[in-house]
Amino acid sequence: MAPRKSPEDKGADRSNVSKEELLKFYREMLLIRRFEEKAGQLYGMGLIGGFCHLYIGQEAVVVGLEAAAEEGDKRITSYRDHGHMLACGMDPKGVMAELTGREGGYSRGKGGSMHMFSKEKHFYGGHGIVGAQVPLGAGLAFADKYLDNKRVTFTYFGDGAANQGQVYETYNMAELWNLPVVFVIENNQYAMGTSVKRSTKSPSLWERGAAYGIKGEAVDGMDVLAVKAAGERAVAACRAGEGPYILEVNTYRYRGHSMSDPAKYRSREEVQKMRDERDAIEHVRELLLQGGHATDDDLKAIDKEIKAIVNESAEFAKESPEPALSELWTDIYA
Ligand SMILES: Cc1ncc(C[n+]2csc(CCOP(=O)(O)OP(=O)(O)O)c2C)c(N)n1
Ligand SMILES: [Mg+2]
Repeated sequence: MAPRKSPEDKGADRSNVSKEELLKFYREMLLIRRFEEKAGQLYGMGLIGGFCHLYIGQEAVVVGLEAAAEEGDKRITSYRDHGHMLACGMDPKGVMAELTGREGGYSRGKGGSMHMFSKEKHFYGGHGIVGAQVPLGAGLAFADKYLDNKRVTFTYFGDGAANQGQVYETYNMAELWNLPVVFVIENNQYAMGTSVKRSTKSPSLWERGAAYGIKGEAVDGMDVLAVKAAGERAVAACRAGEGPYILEVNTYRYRGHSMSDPAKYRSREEVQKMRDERDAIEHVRELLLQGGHATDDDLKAIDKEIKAIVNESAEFAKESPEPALSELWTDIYA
């Protein structure tokens, strides 16, 4: 694999990254990947219905940014949300049970893939309307600013969403009020079947923030160390009262947009090349092996551990009952 040195890389310090941190990143990214693979299988078996958007390929984004977060920080995202939930510490069992529409799920089986929340982990969803979470994220940050509690909100959205009007209305208000919000553009190069090259002529999405006075940067989203370093810069600015901050994280999704995707808009070779040359988990695996921090056997043992957690979550999901009919009349806002 080629060494990670993209022009975007503003110097993630690799010299003093500890074995513990690398192992943590490896575990967390692997958990998301194996969980998503399992979700794909359960979908194929008819155990998951409705929409299901997998995060495979993008794992370094949330794992790197969560490493820059502190207790009490908030996160909100789109429908491609399972990775965000796992990365902020939500229980894989509760997430998988929600995907299968069971009582043991985070929304008691009534929300599904796109509608899960955790007050405890400050995860505010899961939003199916493209871009809808962006003003909501600024609202969360507004509350923190009002309470002066030094908390930061990570507001994630895609390259497609970055062309929505509400994003720019939000930028304007967020900068006007110096809100402690990190706008994370997960640029996975596609919005459904539309390549970013076909949807916009401006090559850099983060630089649009300049029109509103918002600072930011682009970062290599396949390098978890670079993502963490950029996340720390963004969070520091927000905590110092200099927020908002935009991070355009360049990443790639390996699977289709959702479980039904004709996959006609890109070649198999393009996807394979990313997997072979840029995979974020493989990158950390190599850092661990080359640095003498772990052996092949150590990593196999971790793989086994993670598979066990994921299998357990799938078993839990299958065994959890469907919600009772009476649940139709609970959790209703009226
Ligand atoms: C307002 C709105 N318009 C269109 C859709 C249909 N739609 C769902 S996902 C999507 C693409 C969004 O792409 P991007 O923001 O890049 O996120 P990604 O799926 O790549 O994570 C579209 C057009 C929608 N859900 N909401
Ligand atoms: Mg996209």
